[in-house]
Order: sequence, then C-alpha cells, then structure tokens
Amino acid sequence: MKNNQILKKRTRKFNIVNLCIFCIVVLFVTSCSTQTPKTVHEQAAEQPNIVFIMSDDHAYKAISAYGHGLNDTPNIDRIASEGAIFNKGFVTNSICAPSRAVMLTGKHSHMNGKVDNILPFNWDQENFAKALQRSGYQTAMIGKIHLNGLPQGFDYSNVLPGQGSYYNPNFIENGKKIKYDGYVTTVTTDLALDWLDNKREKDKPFLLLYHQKAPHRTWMPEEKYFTLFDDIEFTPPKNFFDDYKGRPVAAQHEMGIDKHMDVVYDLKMLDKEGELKTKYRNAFQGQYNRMDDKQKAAWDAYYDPIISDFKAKGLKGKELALWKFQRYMEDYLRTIQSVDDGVGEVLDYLEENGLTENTIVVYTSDQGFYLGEHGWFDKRFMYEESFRTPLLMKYPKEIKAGTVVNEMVQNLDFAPTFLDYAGVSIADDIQGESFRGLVNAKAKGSEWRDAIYYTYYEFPGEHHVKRHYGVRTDRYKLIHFYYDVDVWELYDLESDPSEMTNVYTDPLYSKIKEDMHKRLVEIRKKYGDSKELNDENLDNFLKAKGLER
Ligand code: SGN
Ligand code: CA
Repeated sequence: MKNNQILKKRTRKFNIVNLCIFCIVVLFVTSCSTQTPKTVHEQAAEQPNIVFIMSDDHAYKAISAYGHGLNDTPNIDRIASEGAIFNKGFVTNSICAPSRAVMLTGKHSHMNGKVDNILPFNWDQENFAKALQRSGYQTAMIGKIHLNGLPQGFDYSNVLPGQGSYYNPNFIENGKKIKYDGYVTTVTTDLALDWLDNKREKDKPFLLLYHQKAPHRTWMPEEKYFTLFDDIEFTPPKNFFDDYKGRPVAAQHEMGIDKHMDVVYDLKMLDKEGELKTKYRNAFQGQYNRMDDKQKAAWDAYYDPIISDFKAKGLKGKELALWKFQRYMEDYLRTIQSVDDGVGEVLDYLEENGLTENTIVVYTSDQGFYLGEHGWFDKRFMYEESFRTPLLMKYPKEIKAGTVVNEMVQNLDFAPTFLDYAGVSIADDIQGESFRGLVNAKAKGSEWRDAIYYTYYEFPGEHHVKRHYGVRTDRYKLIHFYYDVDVWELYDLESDPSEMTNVYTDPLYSKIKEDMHKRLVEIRKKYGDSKELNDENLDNFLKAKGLER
C-alpha cells in the first residue's frame, strides 16, 4: 500500500514533469513555426532589389571602364567603380532572343528550346522572374525582350515588339499596343523610372528588367548626340582587312563592313534625289518616315551635308571601307551615349530614394559585337568579340568598390545568382551557377568552373554564320562548325588573342587538340548536349520542348 502510494505519487510527479517538458517543447516548436509573420518591410529589408540593365549588341570595348578609349560612359562606369567589373563575361549563344531565353531560364539553348531568333519561345517554362514573384517580389520587364508572346513572371511589362524602332516607337504594355513619341532609349528610361516611382508597390522588394534596344542596328542616334565624335578619327582594328586564311567558315560571312554594310540603311545616306539605290534603302525609308517633321528637320540638317560630301567623293575599295568604318563607329557610339544617360538617371533615382544600399544593379548586353575586327559588324561567331559581353555589377552591401573578376562567367549564371541573393532555392535543372561568391570579398577562394560551352544555330540565316558549338578554357578555344560543313578550329588565346591563326592542324598543338576534344565531350555531357541539331531532328526537338515551327 505504502509502496503503491509512493508509486502513484511518483507517477503523478513524473506526469507533471513530463507535462511541463511537453509544454515547453510544444511552446518552443509552435513559437518557431508560428513566429509572427515578418512584416513586408522586414522581408523587403532582407531581400535585395534587383535592377538588371541589358542593352543590345553592346561591345565591351565601347564602355570606358574596359579601357579601350573609344568613348566615355561615365554612368555605366559608375557601376564598376562602386562595385565589380567582369573581364570574362560571356554568353552561351551570341544572338538576341536565345541569349535572353538563357538569361531568364538559366539553361542552355538546347534545354530551354529557344535556339535562334526565328523559332518560338515557350514562356510557360520556369524563369527566375516567376520564382522571385512567387517569393514576394514586384517584377517588371521594360524595353526589348525579343521573345514572342506576353512575358510571364512580370507584374508589369511594357516591351518593344520584336526589334522595335528608334524613333516614336511602339510598345506593348501588358499586352496592349501603345505608340510613344520620342527617342526609344529615352522612352525606355522614362518608362522604367515611372514604374519605379509610380507603379510598383513600394513595400515589396523589386526586380526591374530595364532593357535597351540600342546600340542595335541601324544605329540611329538621338538628336543631341548627332555631332558627338565629329572631330574624332577612329583607328580600325589591326585585322580590319582580314584575309580569313585557315578559316574557311569565317571567309563565307555576310557581315563585312566593306561589302555587307548598306550605305543607306546602316550609314544613313538616304539622299533626297534617290540616286543611292541600295538593297535596304526602302527599309531605312520606313524608319525615317516614323520621324515627325521636327525630328526630320534636325536629322536632315546633320546628315544631308554628309550625304552630299559622300556622293561627291565617289569612294571605292579600301577607301570606301574605311569611310564606312568611320561612319559606323560614330553612329554606333552615339546611340550608346543615350544608353549611358539612362543608366545615370536610374542610378540617381536609386540614390535619391535611399535605395542604393539594398539594390543590386547589373549592366550587361545580350552579347558582344564586332567593331571592325575581322572587317565585321554583327555577332554570332564564337570568336571573342561577340562571345564576350560586358558585365558590371554593384551591390554595396556585399561587393567592395573596385572589385575585378577574372573568372569566366556566362549569361547562364544570372538566374541562379539573382535567386541566390534573394534567398530563393535554385532548382536542380538550372545549369548556371551563382557567381555571388566571386564578387563577395568575404567568400573569395570558392571553386569555379574552368571551361565554358557555346552553341549557335541560326543557319541558313542572315549574315551567313554556320552552325557551330565549342568549348573555351582560360587559354584555348575549340570550335566545330557543322550542318553543311565539318570544320574544326583551335585557337591559342594567349599567343593569338585576335584569333587569326587556326592551329587545329599544327603538330605543335596536337596534345592540346586532344585535350580540348576531351574537354568538349565532357562539357557537352555536363550540359546534356550531344546531338547536332539538323533538319531531320528539329521537329522532335521542338516537340520535346512543347513547341512547333
Ligand atoms: C536584325 C538585323 C541583323 C541582326 C539581327 C539579329 N538586321 O535582323 O543585322 O543580326 O537582327 O540581331 S536588320 O536589317 O533588321 O537590322 S539581334 O540582336 O536581335 O539578335
Ligand atoms: Ca543583340
């Protein structure tokens, strides 16, 4: 009996202790899981805002921070001086729409399905804007996107249809067509500022894709910059008169400043007499006709004397090619000046509104561009000038001013990088890698890739660049051109940075060639690419991506 009572007492005591422990555990667990939800302000303070600025066809050499002395871009340079400059920023497919699809999805073209500018894009697939939106971001896409269909993942979109126009451009605002008066770069900047100031919900973190059309062909400058560079003579690159020896595919290009640059369409020689009858005269007439009378008067006042002078000179051969180069450089760089102004306005807005500290600002282009190297304009090739793209980034909270990054990053890495900063999980099928660790001074020393992969598919097509793919390491590059040819090229970028000597058959490079072939097989395996896309397997390829021609 006594024992029993003790037992009961003990049991009761045990039960009380147990109950207390149980209550403490329950309280702890519930307090963890039902913690008062963070206010939007608290959340916004943690997740950085992102302003992702992309221009179109902007060669890295045409940004003064890269030190080539062609022009002065003080506002774009500010991003580098207050943050980081990437010396080895690359794309995976050097053409507009595919590049943007890679940027949005974090997947190579053969995975996201948008292989060229012509075949459709499937917006239903996942992209990083959708993921940020789900995590509470306000998202906007303003300017050039060049992907068919209504952008998905954005609370607000106001985009150019296709390539867009320089003067009095049409836009598509949330699916509805609107025409704006003015110059496209300024209009795009104004729309971006308007969204920042008046359209977004200010208590949420935001993602703004602010994407300029310039400096895309046909390089029509803004009136205030007509005369900029008038007194400068640009020196053509050393390989301007390239003979393409040992590079039969390059020899078949249709992107030569001498032969393929149209004096009316590209170089504005729309004479009133109609004597300069070029292939694309009518197309340029269409762009000119978009201008109102005031815009036309200012345009004519600048270009008419140049037209008369050009006609009087009757240039031919090398002299004509050099004249074209000079005209091209002037207009191309002028359009960049307006892009730089816009960057300055957006940076100022962030500053004036106390947003600088918690906003990541990235400046990049959809790919690089030839400024006379190999005698070319345009892009598409895996050669450095178009494979590379400018990349500058600032985020005062994590990136030390004046950071220089020499590792090879690609547009494939934007999606995972932004998700990483926002603390949103990165899906397993994303192929890029977050480069946050490369720019964060505290995380230095992390492992990074030592090879990058490239693909290009738009052939047959404009500018006649054959289909190819390849691998680039820090020092070497191996390229395979296929479809209607079977051509291999190997470059030693240390001894031949301009890629003038294909050493593929040079016995001195036989070991390197073997190694690079292995690297190519490895990297294609890593990214799940093995087939060369051709007419026979195209339909099956598209079907697998939920698309059709
Ligand atoms: C247009 C241009 C080409 C350019 C492509 C792709 N021709 O077709 O010169 O290569 O765009 O550029 S034009 O006569 O229309 O100007 S991309 O940047 O959009 O990929
Ligand atoms: Ca482009």
